[in-house]
Amino acid sequence: MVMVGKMRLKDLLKYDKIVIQCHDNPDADALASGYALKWYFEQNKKTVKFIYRGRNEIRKSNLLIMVKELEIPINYEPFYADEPDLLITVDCQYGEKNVTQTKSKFVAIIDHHKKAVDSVSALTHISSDIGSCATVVWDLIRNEGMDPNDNRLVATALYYGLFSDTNKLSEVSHPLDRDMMDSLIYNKSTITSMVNSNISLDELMITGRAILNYEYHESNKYLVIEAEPCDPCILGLISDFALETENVDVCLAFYVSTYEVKFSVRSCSREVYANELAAFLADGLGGGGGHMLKAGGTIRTELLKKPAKELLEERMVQYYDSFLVIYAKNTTLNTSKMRRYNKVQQTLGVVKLSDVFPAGTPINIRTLEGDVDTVIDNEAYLMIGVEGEIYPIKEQKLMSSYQFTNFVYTRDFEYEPRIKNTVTGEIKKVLQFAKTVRSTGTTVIFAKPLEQPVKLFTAWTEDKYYSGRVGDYIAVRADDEHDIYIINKDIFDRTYKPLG
Ligand SMILES: [Mn+2]
Repeated sequence: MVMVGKMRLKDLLKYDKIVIQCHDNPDADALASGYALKWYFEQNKKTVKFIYRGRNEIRKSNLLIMVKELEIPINYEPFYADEPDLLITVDCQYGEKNVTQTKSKFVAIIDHHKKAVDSVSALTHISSDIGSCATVVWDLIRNEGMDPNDNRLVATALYYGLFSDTNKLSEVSHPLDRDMMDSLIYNKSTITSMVNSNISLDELMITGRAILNYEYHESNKYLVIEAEPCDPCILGLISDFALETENVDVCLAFYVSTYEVKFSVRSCSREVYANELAAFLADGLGGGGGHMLKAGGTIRTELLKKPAKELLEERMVQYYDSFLVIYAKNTTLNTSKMRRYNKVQQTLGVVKLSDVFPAGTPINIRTLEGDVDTVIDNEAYLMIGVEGEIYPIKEQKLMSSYQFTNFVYTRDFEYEPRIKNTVTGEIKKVLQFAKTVRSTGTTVIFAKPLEQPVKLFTAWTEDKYYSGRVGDYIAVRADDEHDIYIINKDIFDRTYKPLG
């Protein structure tokens, strides 16, 4: 995760006059974040104001329902003149164009967008891979030992914040977002009434007009659809709908507004991951992510050197041109142009799953790379690789390539993997169960650096590909010509040494 600053909420309690401000034209995520934060301060016996500014008062019907039903104590203050001791901007960054400047002695920033402002202080907290600012605030509150579930209205607001910032949860990717989703106890009926007042008749028109102007690219079967600026959820609707068209494998829907370009990507092609394409489209200019089928992103208009539409069209073409697709099952690499390597001795972590929960327990393993559901058996282990990546391994394979040592296993994770007993709901973090193993590795491979990005379908994963970038290694086992795989450059340098 791209983290800028790391703040504790309790450090903010020393200020007296506190104002929380969300961006102009607030959306559900901004409202939820500020609301939960205000609740936190009130639990700590602090009175704070929650405001928004700018030219427009909230008009969207789902937001009006949200404010009313969830009793969100926010004030519209277009002419706010007071100078608080501490101003906290949520779901936005003080100094950005989309937040009207309020004078303040100190400024704190809590956000989940790409860092856009220069000044970073001890009061900055930006986690830019998280799906909603609501999740960031939820996490900060939980770090202080409190649970927003103590107030059902706050919990419902947080849920709806994530829900609307991730296109109805379809673009959720970070495990912390999933943790919040699983943990919140919210009012379903309020969510339903907001969801069903999400689109105005004007936006229904925008949807129709956008679809009429689609651009179809036959060679790679993708659609590009530009909408007028609208609620980002409209983009999700358009691309979900458009993807159902025959001979359309990928759809990109976007709009360009004054501050940002928002886009949604949908893919039903096994050679295109929506999240990968979204990250590619926004690379260096914003952020994009989600999962294999659905993703979205934001580009900051001030970073653009050409019209957004031109840039997106160009990057779509580049994306398709740049990748070589390899199906390992029917590929034989020319090993005469590759060097021989074998593994250096490595120290890894390993967790015996039946130490965590008894054999037979159905579990969900949550890691930064995603969720896996499985049932524990006595031979099942989890490996923690050199980069902190987690993968399952069977006892026989583990014993044949690794040796247990007596060293204690420690490491830092951006997100410490956790295992949930799906019957009881009990959750345990894995590190406390990890032991250290050392590789005995004698496997010989042929490998060479990639000169072109590759999507590799291994002999075992025909519906899932691994991406290799230029400089990463493509490798094949000396004893099995179809056991082809991609090794990240950093891992390769640390893990393999050339032979002879
Ligand atoms: Mn947001």
